[in-house]
Amino acid sequence: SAEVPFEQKDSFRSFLSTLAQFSGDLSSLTCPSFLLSSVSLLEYSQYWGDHPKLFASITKGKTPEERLLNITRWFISTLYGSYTSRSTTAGMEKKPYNPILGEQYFAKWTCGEDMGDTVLNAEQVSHHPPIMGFHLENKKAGVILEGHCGQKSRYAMPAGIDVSQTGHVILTLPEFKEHYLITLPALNIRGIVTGRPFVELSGTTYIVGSTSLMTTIEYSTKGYFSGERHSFKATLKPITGSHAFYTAQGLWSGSSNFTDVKKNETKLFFDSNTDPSIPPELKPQSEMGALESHKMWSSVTDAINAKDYAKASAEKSRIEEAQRALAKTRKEQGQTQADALLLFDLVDEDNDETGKAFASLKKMLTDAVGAKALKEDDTKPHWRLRQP
Ligand code: 0T9
Repeated sequence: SAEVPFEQKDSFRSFLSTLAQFSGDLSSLTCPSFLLSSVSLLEYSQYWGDHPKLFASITKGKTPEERLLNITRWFISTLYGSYTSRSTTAGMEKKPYNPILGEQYFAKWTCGEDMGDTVLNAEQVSHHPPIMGFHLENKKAGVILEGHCGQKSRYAMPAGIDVSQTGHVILTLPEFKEHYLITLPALNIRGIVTGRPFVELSGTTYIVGSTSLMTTIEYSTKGYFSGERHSFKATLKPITGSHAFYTAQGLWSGSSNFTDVKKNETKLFFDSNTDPSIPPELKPQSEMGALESHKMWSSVTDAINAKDYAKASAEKSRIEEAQRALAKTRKEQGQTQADALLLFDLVDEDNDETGKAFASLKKMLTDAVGAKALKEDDTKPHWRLRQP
């Protein structure tokens, strides 16, 4: 294949034959060097903040229907960054670093007096299995997003790697006393045999509100709806009703429209071409702590950027071995993974406000659409950002 560098053809071929039998923890995959990314997976949590203005304007909705529409629009706006930005900018999906336990990532978007700041705190809350916890908040606008996610790969080649996400997201609007449960899409990594992996989304996800309204989003890889890849269709309706008040459709990676069903009006919903992702502000590396992603992995990143893959691999092994030693010591001292966290606390669903909201929204969702909407391990546990 034209995408695979000549000198890596052999290692790529053996990588493909390993993949043929692969199933399980993606973080353990060893990729040929042209498939190595120089960012940590923990940084992917910043895509939730890609559109700080849409995030902040959720609370500008005057009715529960308008707020659900705003939440759905903001959610759709995060998909481009999360699932196609790397293929678009770097030409292909690459394998990120597997974050170490307690690794941290901080980001901030300043949107001026009127909108306020959106702040992201993320921490690798589990290493086995890999799970990241994140908290995104705009205090001024009154929007809080709390969640965690992990990945499970179902079966592998030849079609691609099927990845399901574990975990969930809860959006809270304190001034309205509203909570929303957001489920995470399944993805398929395709294009591997040609040496140019990219992500497709499939299946259905939900946004369920304590307002008794919900959005159902269907993803299509084959273009059932529009004949194009990366299409989606969203339906906003009362949980128990069958009539939609809004619908939206188009490409989640590009442009989409929405229809106000009552008014029979169709308008632009979101367009990633004219409304691109806003990169966050980060501290200079010299001011970062040792556990922050950029600092933590800087020696590997420098080596990858210099195309010195032997050095990159040696540096990576050094970091991973230090981690294994640390994990062993912690275990001997009777510590759990959660004991090692500095930002997030492992909380009990029944004794946590957001946890309780989750339990009730989960019941509403499973009553409405069945247990398939949230898998078993999407329930407990929960991690919460420690408040000062
Ligand atoms: C949460 C997101 C997640 C993380 C990534 C599967 C994947 C790791 C998890 C689910 C974010 O909110 C959204 C986007 C993309 C997901 C990644 C795509 C991907 O390929 C990786 C996996 C681990 C690989 O890197 C496999 C190697 C690949 C290059 C194929 C050979």
